[in-house]
Amino acid sequence: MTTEDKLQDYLDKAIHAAKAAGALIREAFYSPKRIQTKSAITDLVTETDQLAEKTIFDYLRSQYPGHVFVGEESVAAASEETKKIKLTDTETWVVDPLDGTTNFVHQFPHVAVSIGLLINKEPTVGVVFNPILGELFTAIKGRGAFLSNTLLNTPPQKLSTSGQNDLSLSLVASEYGSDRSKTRMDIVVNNSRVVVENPCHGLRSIGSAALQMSFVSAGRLDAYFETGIHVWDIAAGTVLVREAGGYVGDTTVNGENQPNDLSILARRVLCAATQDLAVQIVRKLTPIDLPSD
Ligand code: LIP
Repeated sequence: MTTEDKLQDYLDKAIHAAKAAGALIREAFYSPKRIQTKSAITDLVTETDQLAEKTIFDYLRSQYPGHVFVGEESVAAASEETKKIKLTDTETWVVDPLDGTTNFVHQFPHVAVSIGLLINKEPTVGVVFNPILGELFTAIKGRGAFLSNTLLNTPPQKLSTSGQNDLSLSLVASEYGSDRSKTRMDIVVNNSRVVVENPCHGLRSIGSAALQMSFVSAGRLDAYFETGIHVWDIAAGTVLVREAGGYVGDTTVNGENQPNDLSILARRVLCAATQDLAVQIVRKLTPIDLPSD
């Protein structure tokens, strides 16, 4: 198989897995749920998250037994010693089976299956699927980002970001995250405040990192930033935003007052329609220190 064919095969199988998990999410969406908490009472998990992850991993493992698999729910179930992620150059599938669990619990329809593939540690294939709205975002590195709708049967449409480079004209998204300690909340709330005060057109919290990145790739949002997310929240979205011509980096600045490069395990992300817009945002943000994934 040529490299091109191989990448297409990875994407096709990721779409297959996302649709299988999406069917479970759709089926359970309007039903009562058994809800458990993880790191905090604001960090939720349901049996659908776990079943969706098992469905995705069982399928992808059967197709690619030599690959590595990292999933939100498997990491949550691991012991403290084995929780830390050590990336290698082997093909690594990074999966959030149900991004937006809180939305799922509240029947707020912004939920997604997020499947990213890292090759040589580089986000290379991305699939984000909202099974409630039928929106399927896909991308392969170097080959563009696309959106189709599985419920409306629309063919893949090539995506590009809004191209916005002026914060005062931007619609931005950010989130509070599940750690509500006062020290962290003071910084998180202030980081939102300085962006709104700039001003910008508006600030949104949609509740799914993967969808917010997908929305930046589709030009619906101009930027999104968050501290406290995990690698499974952003692996697929990173490919989407970059392939739609956008910028993905860190929420901290380097010596030249530019955003640092994305460090995928660092639990920080800032993506924007353009690098200029990311620069305007990052210069306003106060960094938050967190242990990496
Ligand atoms: C959630 C994110 C959300 C973020 C939360 C959490 P989950 O993922 O996508 O945007 O604010 O901290 O990580 O837990 O619903 O898969």
